[in-house]
Amino acid sequence: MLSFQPVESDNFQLPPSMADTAPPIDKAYDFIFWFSVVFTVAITAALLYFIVKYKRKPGVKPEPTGHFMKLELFWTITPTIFIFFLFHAGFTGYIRNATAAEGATEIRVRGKKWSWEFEYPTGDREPGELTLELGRPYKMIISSEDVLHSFYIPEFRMKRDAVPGQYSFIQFTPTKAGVANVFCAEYCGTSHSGMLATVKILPPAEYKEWEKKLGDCQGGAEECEPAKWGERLFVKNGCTTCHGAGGTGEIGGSKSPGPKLAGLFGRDENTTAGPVHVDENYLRESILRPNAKIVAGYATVQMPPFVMKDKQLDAVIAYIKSLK
Ligand code: HEC
Ligand SMILES: [Cu+2]
Repeated sequence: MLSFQPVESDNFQLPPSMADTAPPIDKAYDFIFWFSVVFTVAITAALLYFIVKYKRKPGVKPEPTGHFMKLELFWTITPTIFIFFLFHAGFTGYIRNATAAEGATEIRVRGKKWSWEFEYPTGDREPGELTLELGRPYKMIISSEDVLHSFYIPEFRMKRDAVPGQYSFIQFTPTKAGVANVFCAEYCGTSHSGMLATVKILPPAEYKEWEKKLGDCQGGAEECEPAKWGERLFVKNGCTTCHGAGGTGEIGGSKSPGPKLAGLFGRDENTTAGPVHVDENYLRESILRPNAKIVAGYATVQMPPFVMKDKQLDAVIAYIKSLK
């Protein structure tokens, strides 16, 4: 199995830089930071000096100062030159990062309440985990299935809104193997803070190994036992953000947006379509077409429909059955 070490950052205040998009942004950031430090110190020092020097003194009558053209030109032109520098640093980085490399691999990114899903060129979908090959250029095609989200990878210094009804794009080439993080950077409701994913950047040989099992369970026999794999899929699909960890129906001591799933299998459920006996078929329908039968009392929150391979669905169902 692959193991990952946390990646050390070489910048004292920013997370590690793990894609080619990061260095130009860090350069602009560092320039602005040190520029501000130097001027804050210089202006504060001048201020203190003048406070002491021009303090009111007995017997001295203050006189109003006149116009000093040279000084005024100096403090107008100098900052203007610096602003051009700042603009140049920001704009060249922006243009560079807005251009996709020739032949970039396209990956679809879908945001929905409250998870991220990644679709590879093969058509395989992976929830909650984006796996990339080190050194390969990528283009992400980002969209939302419900409300406004924002796809943010701090290690790549990349953030783009996921807007319902349109695509947005980011492009990059990963430059360091390891794990990076995905956050949603646009408040999108109750479990916004749980809308997370990981990015795994693998060296080419390991990537090939991973690719062979794309859409399947990655891991040893024990980890891939249906209920165990189902548990991981339950987390990665963001089911926990609505049904609570372990399907307990609780998040942080309060009632979760979706109903409790523990103990659901085998009992009768009250739905808008009348009472149903909860079996495998009801669970399957609840995941693929959640609006077919709505649990009584839950008409105001919408569970989004999920698209899964049968194998993945079987695993999730096995996990829900195991919740007591
Ligand atoms: C955005 C919140 C949300 C997410 C994410 C979500 N659900 Fe739901 N789920 C709900 C709500 C609300 C209901 C009840 C209304 C309904 O039946 O559609 C529900 C109902 C269910 C039911 C039927 C429960 C019952 O008591 O009969 C099952 C099973 C279920 N969800 C499984 C899942 C699984 C598995 C996932 C992840 C793949 C998931 N849900 C993700 C909100 C969510
Ligand atoms: Cu969001």
